[in-house]
Amino acid sequence: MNAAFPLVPWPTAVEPRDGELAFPAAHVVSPEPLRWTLLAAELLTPLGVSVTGGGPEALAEGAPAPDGVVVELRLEDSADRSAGGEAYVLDVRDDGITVTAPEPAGLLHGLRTLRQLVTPRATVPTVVVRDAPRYPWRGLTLDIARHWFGPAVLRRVVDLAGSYKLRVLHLHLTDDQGWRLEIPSRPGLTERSGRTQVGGEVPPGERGWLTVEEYRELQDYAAARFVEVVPEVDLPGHTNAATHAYGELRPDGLPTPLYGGIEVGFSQLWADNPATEPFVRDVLGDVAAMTAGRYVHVGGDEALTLEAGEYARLVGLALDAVRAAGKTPAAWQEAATAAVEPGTVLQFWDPRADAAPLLRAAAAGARFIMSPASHAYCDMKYDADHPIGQDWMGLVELRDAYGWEPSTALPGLPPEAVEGVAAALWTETIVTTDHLFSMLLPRLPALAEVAWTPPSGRDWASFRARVAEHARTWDAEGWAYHPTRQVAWP
Ligand code: TNX
Repeated sequence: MNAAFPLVPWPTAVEPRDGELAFPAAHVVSPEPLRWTLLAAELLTPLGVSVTGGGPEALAEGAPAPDGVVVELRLEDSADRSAGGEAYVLDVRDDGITVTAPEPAGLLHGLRTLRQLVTPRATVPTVVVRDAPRYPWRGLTLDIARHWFGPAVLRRVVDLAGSYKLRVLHLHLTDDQGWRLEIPSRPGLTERSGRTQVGGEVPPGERGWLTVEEYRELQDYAAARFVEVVPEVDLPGHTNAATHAYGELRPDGLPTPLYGGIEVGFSQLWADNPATEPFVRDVLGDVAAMTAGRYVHVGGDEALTLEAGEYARLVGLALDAVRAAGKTPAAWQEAATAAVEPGTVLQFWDPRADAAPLLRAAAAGARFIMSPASHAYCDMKYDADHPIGQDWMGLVELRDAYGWEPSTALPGLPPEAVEGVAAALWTETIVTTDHLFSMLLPRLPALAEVAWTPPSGRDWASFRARVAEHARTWDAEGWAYHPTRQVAWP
């Protein structure tokens, strides 16, 4: 690693050309000038690079030289189509910059890499970067149920995740403390459980949940940045917000009281209650209908009051409801004990649990997202003195977030069963936007590199030097970060 290339995640190949290009201004040439000029401006203007753009006519013989370095974005059929079209080549020469990719997602990855090369002196080193990701599912799981974070914060989270080339924002939308997405068939969910959160109510002036319209807008915003939103409705445990809103879900028909604490595992649905199946099918059907992406996550974690058979029936119902609504189901690892069909996505989080059901599910064709709490949980404290966060899985310093291997994190799992890696941020103790960002930074970049770069390209000494350079961008974006002592910040 050369200090001139503070790239995270580290690319497949970096071929320096030993020059430097002044880069105070960029002129983006692309087939869709409006779209790409805006995206490039979003990435580059916080770093002081001014951006204009236009169509390919700027490159024609005799055309007036544009103001600024030409950044040409080129979709090329001949380019590397492996890695789901996410591959790209970034070529920085003395006389201009080219990004080539088979699909638009690769073009944006190339622009994100370019942004990481901009120095404080508004120059970029000349270089060729060739790159493609290891895993397709590179995600962030974010809990907005324990504490509510609204559309404006969620857009900034999309920006952050996108800047490290993540493709999935998985939103944990429901839990004991609150319900965060309007459900047309069950309006009481948000009417009665939408404003509550850990410790009481969402701040005055905040609604506390996403309307159907806001959810659509958020997905559109994310999709424009090639991030897919995966909604999670957690059941059959973590359901107190539902049983508070609809008492009919309980055997006694009485709504449960609101819950503002941070215990887990006490709430449930009942398989034999006649209200349960229509509720599960209506809610998951509505969520599937509102969701543009391919997946709906049904939770399934920590249903500690349910005996195994009833648990498996309820999770089986949820998985079936998602498939019936035309989506691919995802669930937490506990769901492996229910009937899992090929392609079902299981999210591994608890390394202490019995691996046998997970290995059986893998043999039955389940795909795995690796989020081991000991490495990927960004709600764990960085160190014992950290003022926020939990420590039930121990401490997760930056080096812990970086130093693990997804293909061996669950012993016995065939490496081909791994679909990707997700960081997770649970928000029991996360109240402010600065809390949220400082738990993700700098750990999210570490996890993004674990998801993108194969082991041969990963190196702790190199990573800690590269990530240090990113603090300038985080400051420019207003993203709070934790200045861990494991990094020599500039
Ligand atoms: C376990 S991880 C949970 C969450 C908590 C988290 C706190 C998982 C699938 N369930 O409900 O928020 O621990 O760290």
